[in-house]
Amino acid sequence: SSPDSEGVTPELEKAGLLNKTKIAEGGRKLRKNWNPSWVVLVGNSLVFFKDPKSQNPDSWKPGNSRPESSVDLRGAQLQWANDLSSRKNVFKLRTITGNEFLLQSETESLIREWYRTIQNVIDRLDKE
Ligand code: I3P
Repeated sequence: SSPDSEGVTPELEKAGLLNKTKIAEGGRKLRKNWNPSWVVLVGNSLVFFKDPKSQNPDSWKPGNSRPESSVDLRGAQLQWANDLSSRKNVFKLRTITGNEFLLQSETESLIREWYRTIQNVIDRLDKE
């Protein structure tokens, strides 16, 4: 990490384009609405951008593109969820606050890599 005006800049772990839909908010089921999302894993958070201009490695930095939303991975749970969609290569992310998202890619290797990387962050936070 390098210092910045906010204090310390968290480490960028991963960024890329996935399909996303939120399926629950605070435990309450929502109607699916799949959309492409630029997803950035930085520090303890998964950050979602819908603006195509956000698709660069610096988009998450303070003062750059504004995220659509952001998920705290502390206490979050991941599971493969091919039973929750007609789409292939889908996993579910559930936050500690009961928000649920499905993330999907047409490319199996890519979604597996995202699953593994997010799970590593969740495991690291569990040990803290
Ligand atoms: C939903 C839409 C979603 C689909 C969902 C449908 O219909 O087709 O894409 O999810 O299936 O209900 P609508 O647009 O009328 O809301 P998947 O693409 O993930 O299969 P579901 O109800 O079985 O979740």
